[in-house]
Amino acid sequence: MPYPYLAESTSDEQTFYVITHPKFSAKISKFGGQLLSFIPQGQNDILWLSDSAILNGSKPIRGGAPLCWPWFGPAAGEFEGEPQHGYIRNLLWEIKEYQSNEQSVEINLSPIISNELTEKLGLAVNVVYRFDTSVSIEINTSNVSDKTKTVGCAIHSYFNVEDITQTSLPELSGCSYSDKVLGKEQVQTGAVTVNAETDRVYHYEQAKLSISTPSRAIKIEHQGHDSVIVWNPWQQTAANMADFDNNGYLSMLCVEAGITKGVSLAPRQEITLKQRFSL
Ligand code: TA6
Repeated sequence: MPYPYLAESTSDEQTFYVITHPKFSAKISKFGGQLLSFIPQGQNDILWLSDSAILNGSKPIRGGAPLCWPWFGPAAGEFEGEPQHGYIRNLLWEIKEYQSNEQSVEINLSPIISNELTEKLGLAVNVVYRFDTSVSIEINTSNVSDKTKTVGCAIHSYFNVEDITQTSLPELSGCSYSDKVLGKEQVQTGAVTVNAETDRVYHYEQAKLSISTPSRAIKIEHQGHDSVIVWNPWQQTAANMADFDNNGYLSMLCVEAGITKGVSLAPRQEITLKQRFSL
């Protein structure tokens, strides 16, 4: 069915949904169901995508806003050995609902997930994108089993920051965090700046934060999260990743909405994790 403002493009046998609207343009990958680009009219892309991202469906896409579910980080416990950041970055997705007008576009997508996996997890997921001059990304999880289930997730957004050496996150000042590089708990002094490998889970439950860059501020709002994750692999770790272009670390910063501690869902209970950003 043709959708207003939306065209499909194909490369490497993969499908991408390209939305060209008077207020913005955006691109969503069918593989991973993830947003790859969001450009408010007249602006530069708010998201960063690695120049060497692998887009042929053989691994999760390095950039845009990958969706991590039903856990964040390495799999543990009964799921040990399963993919880092869960399953849905590696699945194909399909459009379930689409609404648009001259002001906005809303798309609801679901992963094409086997009955076997749904049964094993006892959880169902969908994502809703709402676009205007901002974009909101919503991961909705429901417990479809008759037992209590635990879920974690993240919206792992890679932001285009032009120059990481002149980028900061002022609102996280004073916030405690787990430093995964140093392996210890710390407290943030002043705005977050990045000049080395940074992999931190900030225990920040407030809604608003912002990324200050030389030419613009990216406004971010979170809902349903227990943490904000800040990641930049820096030069050496990026060089060890085949899909991370060599100088890419200088112009990106991941600022992620996360449920990193896992949350218990009673049968039929639903939860939403949301990230919204704009200039
Ligand atoms: O969100 C930060 C993080 O969990 C880091 O520890 C880092 O490994 C990153 O995600 C990327 O993970 P990926 O599986 O996409 O290589």
